[in-house]
Amino acid sequence: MSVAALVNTNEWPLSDFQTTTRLRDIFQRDGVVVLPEFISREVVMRMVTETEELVALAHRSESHKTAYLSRPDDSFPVGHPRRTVQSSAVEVIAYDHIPAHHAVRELYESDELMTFVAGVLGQEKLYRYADPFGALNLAVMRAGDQLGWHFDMTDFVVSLALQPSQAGGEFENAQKLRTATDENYEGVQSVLSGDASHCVRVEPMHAGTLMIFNGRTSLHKVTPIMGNTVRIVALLAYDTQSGTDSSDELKLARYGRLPQ
Ligand SMILES: O=C(O)CCC(=O)C(=O)O
Repeated sequence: MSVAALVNTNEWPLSDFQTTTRLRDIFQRDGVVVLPEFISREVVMRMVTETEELVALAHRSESHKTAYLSRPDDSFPVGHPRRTVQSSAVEVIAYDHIPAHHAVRELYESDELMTFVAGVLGQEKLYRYADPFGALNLAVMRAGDQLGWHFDMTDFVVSLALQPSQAGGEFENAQKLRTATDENYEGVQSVLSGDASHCVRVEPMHAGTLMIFNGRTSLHKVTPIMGNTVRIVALLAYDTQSGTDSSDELKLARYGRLPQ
């Protein structure tokens, strides 16, 4: 299926210079850009049905780590973000379990989409992740699951919301809370302790919304899922370098296995 049949190109013309420039300006200003109705309702329904067929293959992981995705460091004082544990639970369907005909995989493997994302990020060229499990993930969250506050270890992530939960499952984001040279521990600590709601924004994640996000500098979380409808989000991984893979430690934690 061509990308034009998957993406709502009337609203989001992928090769339109003005659209890309406008989105790039927002991304540079906010570290996040949200594209509602990027995928039409019909195609989203197909993506959800095809994902539900794969749910039995999902690997469930639970973690208790700091917002830096590391173990708590007792050399910091009690209450410091480097010592404060966040709990997360999610089920992930890995790339190698997603068949070639799955509409989300067709979207991910489209060069037009990759060129568009590169343009929004202001990058000359992007590459798909070399990780045979992590290049494309379908993240499934059930009642009680959540992702605690964290910074990502990559510069950007592309997510596509497929199905919101009945309640909860909100993507909360404290934009650009740190830089490469300033950890801003005080600011991070006030978000972690719930004292900084003025700098936390809920990003709208209706089914079909694409989000391009710099999670290395923005602290973010997914609030606990409520109700019986599972929350489904596709995570599309690209990098500015070719051949980028995840460590064996990350693969074991997230997928429970290593490539044969
Ligand atoms: O599920 C989401 O909306 C965000 C996922 C996320 O924050 C992550 O994988 O780091």
